[in-house]
Amino acid sequence: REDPMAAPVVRVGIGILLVRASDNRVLIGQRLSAHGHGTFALPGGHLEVGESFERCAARELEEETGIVVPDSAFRVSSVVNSVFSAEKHYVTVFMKARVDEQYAHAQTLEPNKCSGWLWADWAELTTLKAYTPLFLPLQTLVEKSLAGEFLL
Ligand code: 8DG
Ligand code: MG
Ligand code: MG
Repeated sequence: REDPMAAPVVRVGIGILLVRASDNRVLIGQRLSAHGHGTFALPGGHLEVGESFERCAARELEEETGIVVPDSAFRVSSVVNSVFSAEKHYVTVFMKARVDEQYAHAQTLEPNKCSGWLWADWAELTTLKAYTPLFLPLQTLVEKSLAGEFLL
């Protein structure tokens, strides 16, 4: 899908902040894909041509975890710029949804891409360095949070 001869472009990634209402924990998983292998990341993926942010978030969440929530559950929460390398540049739009217990059973539907989902405490994620290394877009969001520029 990536033509090495083509001029590099900026891509749009959607990061999903799925917040469990009962305890404010967020869903994260360790990446097994080549891009960011071993890092902890939010569910998410590429925005497709013609797609809304909300539809992309709902679609990627279902593909990766089996959790089905309506598009209308998602709100734009934050945005970060991530220059991974000279050819790999993403703008990540974080889409947030707060969900009840009935929507909080995540399956590992892409075991080749994610080692498994877990519910992380945001304060622990940001302060205790319990989940390291973080995938760059999430790392940047954590830094914004510590700077008081993002509130979960
Ligand atoms: P897709 O190609 O099926 O659309 O996506 P995927 O198979 O789910 O791939 P992915 O690696 O999870 O996501 C695609 C890209 O989106 C990833 O290489 C980098 C970008 N991306 C961000 N921020 C985030 C994020 O917070 N979480 C995830 N999962 N991907 C992100 O820029
Ligand atoms: Mg995906
Ligand atoms: Mg993904």
